[in-house]
Amino acid sequence: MKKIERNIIKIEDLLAKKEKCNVLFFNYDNEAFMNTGIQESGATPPFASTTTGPAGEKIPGKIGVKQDLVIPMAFFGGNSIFLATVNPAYPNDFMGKTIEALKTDGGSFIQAYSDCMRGWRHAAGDAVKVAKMATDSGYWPLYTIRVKNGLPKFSYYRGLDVDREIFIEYLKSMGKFKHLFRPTMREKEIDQIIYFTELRNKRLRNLIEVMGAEKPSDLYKLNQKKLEPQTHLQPGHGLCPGCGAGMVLNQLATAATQVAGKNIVYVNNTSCSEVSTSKDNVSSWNVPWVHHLFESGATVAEAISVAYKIRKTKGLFDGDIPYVINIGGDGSYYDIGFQFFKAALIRTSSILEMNEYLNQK
Ligand SMILES: Cc1ncc(C[n+]2csc(CCOP(=O)(O)OP(=O)(O)O)c2C)c(N)n1
Ligand SMILES: [Mg+2]
Repeated sequence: MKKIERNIIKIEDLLAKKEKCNVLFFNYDNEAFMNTGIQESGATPPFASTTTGPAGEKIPGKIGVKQDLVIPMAFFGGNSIFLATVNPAYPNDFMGKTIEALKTDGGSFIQAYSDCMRGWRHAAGDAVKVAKMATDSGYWPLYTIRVKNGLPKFSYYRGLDVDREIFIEYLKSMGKFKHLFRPTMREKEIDQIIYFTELRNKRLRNLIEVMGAEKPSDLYKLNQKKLEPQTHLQPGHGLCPGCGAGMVLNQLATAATQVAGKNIVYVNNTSCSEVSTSKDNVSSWNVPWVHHLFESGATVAEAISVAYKIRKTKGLFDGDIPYVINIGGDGSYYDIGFQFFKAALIRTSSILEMNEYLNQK
């Protein structure tokens, strides 16, 4: 690869931008249907043990790859989209990307690594260590795709190289992969997980080579001490201790607070993040928050954004159009709600320019 010149992105510059996304679709990926008892999803990695694909003597957990949800979204015909992966173990990159996503015209989609101590079986105190290893091993690369005028440009922050040593340590750190190491070491399966990861990263590298941004290595300059504390989510939710979704929601809300203040609506698909922030009919949210189904959350988020714009064009609303974020787990984004999320992302990235009620800024 040619020598890389870093693309330095300053948060002040992002916050000064006039662009505004219609909906940020936000998937926190804990790699199974956790809320209902750790069932396998399209996001579950190969050979992970779940309650519907438990590791036994013959079948060592999930037989199938971890599907790719982010890259294909660049090729469904959307016009203006911001796409990225994030990991709460890298908060500057996480919050920088979230701010840029909200400050991009069209649709945005972010996929967050979200560890689950309960379903993955590791100590609650290891959450950050596990999350950091995910990216450092090459398992969870951090990259970005900016689609402008229909043309995707790829870039990355880190995690493109597979480090075999960290990778094996990563697998060993979780009970869901315990059967790969005990009673005997299953080298074939371990090699296969690494092989599929390398294959995926090679594809990503190729896309960066062929369709890379002018400066394909991004670095967000963000001073965490200068950020406003988040005002969206109250402390005291019902998530497990050390839950990755807790870190994810906190960083998401912190980034969103910088951009939107309190002018925001969240739509939360059925999931751990939803039940744990709406226990006993008391919501943990200080801003408008809607619970909707797997199949409808993305469409409802889009409808809220579109309805505000139509009302504004017709002179029925004279306030600032709110930001809208749709939060969902991997069960809803990869599987049960996939077609609705995909359609809503592509519509929010293209339809507004085509609709006379919506294309007036
Ligand atoms: C159509 C439909 N099928 C099944 C369910 C039951 N259900 C509720 S939450 C959930 C699991 C959600 O998994 P995911 O989206 O990954 O979120 P997580 O709980 O892991 O945070 C399921 C299967 C449902 N609500 N709707
Ligand atoms: Mg899940």
